[in-house]
Amino acid sequence: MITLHTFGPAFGLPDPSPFVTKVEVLLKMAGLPYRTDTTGLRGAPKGKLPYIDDDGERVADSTFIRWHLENKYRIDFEKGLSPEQRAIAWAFEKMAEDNLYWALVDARWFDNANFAKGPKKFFRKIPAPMRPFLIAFIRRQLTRTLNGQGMGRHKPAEIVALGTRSITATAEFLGSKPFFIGSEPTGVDATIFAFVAGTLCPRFDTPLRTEAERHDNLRRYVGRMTARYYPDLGEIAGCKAAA
Ligand SMILES: N[C@@H](CCC(=O)N[C@@H](CS)C(=O)NCC(=O)O)C(=O)O
Repeated sequence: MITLHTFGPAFGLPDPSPFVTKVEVLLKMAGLPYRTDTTGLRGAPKGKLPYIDDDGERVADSTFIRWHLENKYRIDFEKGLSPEQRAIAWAFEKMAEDNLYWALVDARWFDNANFAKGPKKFFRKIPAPMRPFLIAFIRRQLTRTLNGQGMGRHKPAEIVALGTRSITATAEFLGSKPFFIGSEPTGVDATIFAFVAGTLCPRFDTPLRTEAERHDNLRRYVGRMTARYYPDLGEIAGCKAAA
């Protein structure tokens, strides 16, 4: 049995981490049985979630988890796609994961109102006297990470401009298709769904969310993916499950 190490549902999302949601959707797409465990961050092989434990084999990072599932269980998440479509899928995935993601992190962690409504809640189990110090420490670390990655060196409006461009590109490429590449979901949909839902999340007031909300096709897409993979939730990020 596969164990998926997660943060656990939060903010009306299956998980606050789009990378965790991506892997959960891939497991659902593959039809593989799995359980989730929310206690794994401390022992994470790469210090991040998600990772899986597959019968004693630990695999960290959503992309390597996907490749593991493909190799071990002979799953082709891109069945029927041409090499050109596979290349486009990879490029959009990495745009979301390596660019849009950091704009979302900035919006959730460094806008004080969003922080108070969101990530601050991760610290609620920390004893009250220690809490402000730990929060300040983690935010300082994240500032360094954002600077190292590069996004954190931009002005707030520049970060928004970059994130907005990614949202617009995603909406424009999706167009009127039911799923990202065509009429049926493929691996890239796990990623695009996770990031679009995270952007649309009503808990956070961000210009990125405003941009995503301008695109009705993105909202309908999240509703379609919710209907397929999270029917029990009824809605995700304010998008009702609908085929
Ligand atoms: N490249 C990784 C990224 C995973 C990632 O960034 N996870 C974040 C949450 S979204 C995390 O676990 N952060 C915890 C930490 O850095 O302490 C993947 O694809 O799985």
